[in-house]
Amino acid sequence: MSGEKRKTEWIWSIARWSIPVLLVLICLCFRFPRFFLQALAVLLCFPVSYVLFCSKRRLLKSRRMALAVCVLLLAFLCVYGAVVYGVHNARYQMHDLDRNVFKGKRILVMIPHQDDEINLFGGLYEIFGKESEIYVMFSTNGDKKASAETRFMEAVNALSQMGVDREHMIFLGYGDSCFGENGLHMYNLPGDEVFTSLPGYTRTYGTYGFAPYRDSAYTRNNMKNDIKALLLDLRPEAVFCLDYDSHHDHRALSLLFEEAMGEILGQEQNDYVPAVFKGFAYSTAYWGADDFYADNILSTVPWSEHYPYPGNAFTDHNGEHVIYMGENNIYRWNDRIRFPVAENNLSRTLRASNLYQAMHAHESQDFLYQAFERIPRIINGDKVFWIRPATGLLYGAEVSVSSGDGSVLKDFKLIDSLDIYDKTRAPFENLWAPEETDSDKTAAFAFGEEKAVDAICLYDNPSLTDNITRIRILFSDGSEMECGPLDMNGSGTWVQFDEKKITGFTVQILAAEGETPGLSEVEAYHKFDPAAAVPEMIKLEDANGDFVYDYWLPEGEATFSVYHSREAFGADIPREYTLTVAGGKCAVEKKKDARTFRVSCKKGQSAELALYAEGKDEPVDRVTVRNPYGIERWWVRLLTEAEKKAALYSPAEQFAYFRRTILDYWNKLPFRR
Ligand SMILES: [Ca+2]
Ligand SMILES: [Ca+2]
Repeated sequence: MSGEKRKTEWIWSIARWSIPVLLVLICLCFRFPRFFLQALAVLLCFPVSYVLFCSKRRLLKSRRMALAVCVLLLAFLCVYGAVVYGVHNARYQMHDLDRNVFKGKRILVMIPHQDDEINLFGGLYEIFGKESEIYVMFSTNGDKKASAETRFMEAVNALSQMGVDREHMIFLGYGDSCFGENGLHMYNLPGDEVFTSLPGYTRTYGTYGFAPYRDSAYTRNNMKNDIKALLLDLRPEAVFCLDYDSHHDHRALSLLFEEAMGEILGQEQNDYVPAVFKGFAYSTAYWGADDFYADNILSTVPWSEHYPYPGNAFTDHNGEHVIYMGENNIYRWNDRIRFPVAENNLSRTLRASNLYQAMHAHESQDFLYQAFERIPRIINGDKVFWIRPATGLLYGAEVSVSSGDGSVLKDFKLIDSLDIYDKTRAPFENLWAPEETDSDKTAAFAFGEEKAVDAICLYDNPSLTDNITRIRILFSDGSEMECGPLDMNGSGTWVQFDEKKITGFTVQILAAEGETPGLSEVEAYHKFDPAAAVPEMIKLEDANGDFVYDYWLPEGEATFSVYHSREAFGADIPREYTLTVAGGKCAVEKKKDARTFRVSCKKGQSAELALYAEGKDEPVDRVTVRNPYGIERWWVRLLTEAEKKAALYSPAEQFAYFRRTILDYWNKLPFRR
């Protein structure tokens, strides 16, 4: 071969290799979904390069080579198809079970943005929606980055995916992230000051076939009144609302809901008292632990366990180590109510979960990123909420205080902030803190008539450094009692006593620590059964406290025990449980305490377990346990690794992403403006 020829060959060979390499670089620049397109491009380029850059003689010679590449390509596509199919079909094996504790009732889910419906309640629509009417209310139109029309369409698609009727979606129509000229969030503006949203609106508006719930000017008071009107209009038996979360719009909704609720409860002759559940969109969902890919689905963990956040635990007056929520400390982790999640949420791969598909609907929120990066954090074996009792007797009572603002003591609010955008400032407003010079330090409550009372709940200043250590209660019948210290985090200290017929009572701070000791709320009750407010949920959990669904026994055996949602509230619960086993070479051994079981299965065997509670005919829980062969475990782990590392989007998703990326670039071109 002459030098000239060798040189030509060398150039052709560079040309052959450079095209696939160049394509890979382009793919990377365009942030293509990983794996599929890149691999396909590289493989396709080899035969194409050969055809383009080979001499006729060489092409004939390399026919065998081209054939081999084609076979390889076909094999690759087959393997890819098998893996995508497998990833799509890795659902948990579940059993039909009646978990509808809100049967025949109306539920209202209250959230600020389109996609928070997934954060707060994803996994529960599918369970409760079967027998309950679920309404979803969005307080804002989400019109900060994308148009309201896009956000509405996405929310409708996501909620439809989870089984919520379009007729049950309510849009209040307020702006996303609205601030006044002084930099304060609309929540902190004067009640009747009209604010303008980012796209320039000053009145509530609807789109995508929806009218706003009411036609109102954008003011803080109108938003509160719309929420109040909606509650009284729908009168849902259960309300699930966000709490004081990390985002200003979340905080505004939480506080305005509580204000509206307080006003409703304070109305004369009020007969609407819902069960109120508060939850978080960030620390237990959006910022949840990234622990989806476990052999068995894990339950929600407190933020402090996976997120380096300073101080979301404290030691209380009894020396107990208390974990609280990162966003505010009034909710103790151990006081949470856990709900099991729906069957179609659970799978060993992300792609097979209904929640992934729902998150997918939120295309404007960088959907592939959201769906792939966030859903593994959001999907857990349970959804957690805290109960906020609303059955107190004081909402309509008269309050008089020796000094300070007594009106906040019966407004249903436990915390507040003068600047909800400020993340550093603790939300410790809404406080009755008597002046230091006040020698009385009393708050007197008068019912206006004689009422029977047998419990009082006192909410301390949520600040962990300002604490009431001794408090006296003087009743109108002349009796009195002393108690303290109060729960320092402001979560409510219950004081129970024999029933008294009284027209009122006075609380007096006797001893305290810190600069502004005080109370955020006082409640009085008659025959309040905390357990009656808690829906009954019984579920098998493993030794780590994770709910059990379709369970791989780690070494062929595991220990299960019974979770009962009312237990933390001291309720009278069934103490005797039985666990039966059906099918497979599996066995159940009951431990001494009557609610712990050792379950074991031989290699390759699986069985169905049914949990029976004393006094109930139907099983309260049914789960599958299995001890898979090594090859089965290997295959599922291969699928999860493939999904985790390579994302493995389907060709249709890749095409949608590609289309959107190109359109984004196209729309940004200078001549398009
Ligand atoms: Ca209050
Ligand atoms: Ca305190």
